[in-house]
Amino acid sequence: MLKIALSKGRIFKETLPLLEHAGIIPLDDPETSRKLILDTNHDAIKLVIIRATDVPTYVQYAAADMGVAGKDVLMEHGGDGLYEPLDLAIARCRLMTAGACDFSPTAHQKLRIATKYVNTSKQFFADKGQHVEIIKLYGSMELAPLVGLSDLIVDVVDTGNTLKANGLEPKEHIADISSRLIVNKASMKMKHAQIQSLIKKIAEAV
Ligand code: PRT
Ligand code: MG
Repeated sequence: MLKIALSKGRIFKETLPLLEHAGIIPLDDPETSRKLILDTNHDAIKLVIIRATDVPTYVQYAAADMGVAGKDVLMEHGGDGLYEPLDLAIARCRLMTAGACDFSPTAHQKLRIATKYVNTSKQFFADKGQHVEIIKLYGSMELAPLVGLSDLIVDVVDTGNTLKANGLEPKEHIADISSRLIVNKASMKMKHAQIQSLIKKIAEAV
């Protein structure tokens, strides 16, 4: 049995053609089905549908042999127990700091940063020698500066339309993001031939 962890939405949609090139076709649509384990046209290959931020955890603990996760999620999770053999070049965006268009920090002000990327943000500001207070949020980060919860946010930005619609602008670039294929380290050993051939076919499609 080979289990592949995917999240609904953009990652599922953009991974589908890559899996199809490798001859794997899901028999259910996660957007309409309530099933969390989807059968495919191969009896021995299942798709496990979970939240995007949970994908590295499932793969790390071998609850899934492999998965697809954004580099933003992987940076925040850390690489324990995982290989990252392939950049799938899908779900591209940028991890940025952002804030109100008229916001400029005064020297030595301790900034408040609202984000779901706590570890990555700590590292980013520490590397710049900047003392900040990080406030953990789980979503709608754009709201935080509008209501005085934080000075800045750290979030992924694609078109920038969401920031703009809320009177915010991107400030500092932290990292370019795309989704990566990840593989459990033990699975890579135990199911080497099957996983390598799958990686090869997916790499062709990329
Ligand atoms: O949505 P949910 O809370 O269930 O989970 P999630 O947000 O972690 O998952 P999902 O499916 O939304 O995102 C999965 C992955 O897609 C992320 O981990 C990123 O690697 C990648 N990705 C690419 C994005 C975006 N583009 C993106 N635009 N993830 C989120 N967004 C958000 C962005 O933060 C903004 O709030 O979409 C909104 C619109 O973006 P703009 O800039 O185009 O307006
Ligand atoms: Mg989302």
